[in-house]
Amino acid sequence: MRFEVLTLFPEMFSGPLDQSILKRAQDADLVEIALHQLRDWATDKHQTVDDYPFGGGPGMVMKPDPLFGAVEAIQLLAEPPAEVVLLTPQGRRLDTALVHELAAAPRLLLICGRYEGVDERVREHLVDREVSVGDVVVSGGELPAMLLIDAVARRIPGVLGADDALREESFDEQLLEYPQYTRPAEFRGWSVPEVLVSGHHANVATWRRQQRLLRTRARRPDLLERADLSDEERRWLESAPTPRDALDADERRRLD
Ligand code: 9D3
Repeated sequence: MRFEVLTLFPEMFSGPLDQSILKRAQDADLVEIALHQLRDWATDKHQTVDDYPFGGGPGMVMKPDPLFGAVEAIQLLAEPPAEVVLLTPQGRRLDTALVHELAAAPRLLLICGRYEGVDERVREHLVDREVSVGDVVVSGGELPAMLLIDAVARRIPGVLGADDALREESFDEQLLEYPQYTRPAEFRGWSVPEVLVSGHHANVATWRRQQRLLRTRARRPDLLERADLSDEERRWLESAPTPRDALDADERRRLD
């Protein structure tokens, strides 16, 4: 899969994308990431890419002509035509379903916005999709684009090791993970739950499933509505109180 990134800050991408899994994927030619400096397509001698908003108001708007020129030129650099994705706070929220859809494209062109936004004609006539990474304001589309690339690349066959690829299924299952422990069995007086050191595999499996259910109800009840639970599990959950350790640290503190 080939990612084209159009940005005013291509240097932001070296580092995060050149580590670990993404580095291996690029070295193995499973993933290709091409960075493009938007300013190279500015049409005036000052290389201007932004301008004042018609009608007035705060901030600057990204001009349409550098963006159109850049996207049209980048499209000619490779085949097939890339799906053009604008990273914007107004976009569809990125989640597993959207990551799956994006991973089906052979080529994505990610436009990273800066300033207050882009000229509306870019959205209307140049962009195929608009994606947000959630209801939080960040300074531009670059970090969201890196997050998207990382999440999408993980879905490409061969990018993850076989074990990791299998374990990826668990978030799609819509339940949070069970608590995990490693050695030592006692650390500063805090012990690992007895069942995990018992060697009784069926009891371990039951405990882990119950922990996932309790945790998901306590922290992400929205996920539980869509989760695939058996009738028995639903009944068990109704009678089970939420233990304090299923809560996150912030909620535990509120109870103190
Ligand atoms: C004052 C209104 N702001 C919108 C909430 C303006 C604004 C803030 C930040 C416009 C652009 C930006 C830069 N952010 C992005 O380009 C961005 C983003 C984000 O801020 N949050 C979540 N996902 C994304 S994807 C791109």
